[in-house]
Amino acid sequence: MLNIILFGPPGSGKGTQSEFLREKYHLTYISTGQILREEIAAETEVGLQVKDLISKGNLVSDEIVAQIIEKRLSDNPNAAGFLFDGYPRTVRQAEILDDMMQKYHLGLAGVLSLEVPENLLIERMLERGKTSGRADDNIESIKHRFVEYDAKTKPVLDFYEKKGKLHAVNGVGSIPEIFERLCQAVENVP
Ligand code: B4P
Repeated sequence: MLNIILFGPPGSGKGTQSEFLREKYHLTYISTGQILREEIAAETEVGLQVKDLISKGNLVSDEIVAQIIEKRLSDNPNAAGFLFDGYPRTVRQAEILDDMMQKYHLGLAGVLSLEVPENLLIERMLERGKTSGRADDNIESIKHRFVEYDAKTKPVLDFYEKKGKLHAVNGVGSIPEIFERLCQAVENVP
């Protein structure tokens, strides 16, 4: 069973590359960002709770995303593997995921970390903002997403580095080039 975390700063191409990875390796895809946007669009209780937070570029609470993840794990007992996109985003979330993976008898193959310089990330997200309709793809929210990323998400890298699970992948280049690098990393995980 292949369980992978796709990690990276906002706009690093996690969502873009996930589409190819899930298809190639037949993985069940869990994107907390996408699920939260669906909750907002459907105006569910969770959606109403997180709408403002997300539009301003804040992270949602660890408890809300834990519930989302647990539901997906328990709903998919026959998955060939899971691809986690944008989760975990705090050290607490990483600890919770560790516990949940034990509970569901899942092993973690590795964490693929997309590395892209900040100026390029901003450029990509502003470009996406022209058509995405995403409330957080504006310069103010983007800047705040980086503040959140540096303070809360970056320490997750250390968490997995210490476990020997971290694999850095150059996230600059064409989409197929980056996909090829990710596949090489997947095939080299022990
Ligand atoms: P996410 O949905 O995860 O969004 P993201 O980090 O902005 O983007 P991603 O890396 O997927 O970029 P994409 O492929 O689209 O999170 C949104 C929000 O949800 C968070 O800010 C937070 O509020 C909340 N949230 C989600 N998970 C959470 C959690 N676990 N805990 C708490 N809160 C959580 O790529 C970006 C753009 O670049 C696209 O337009 C794409 O076309 C382009 N692009 C991609 N690769 C490219 C390439 N190689 N060259 C040129 N352009 C490229």
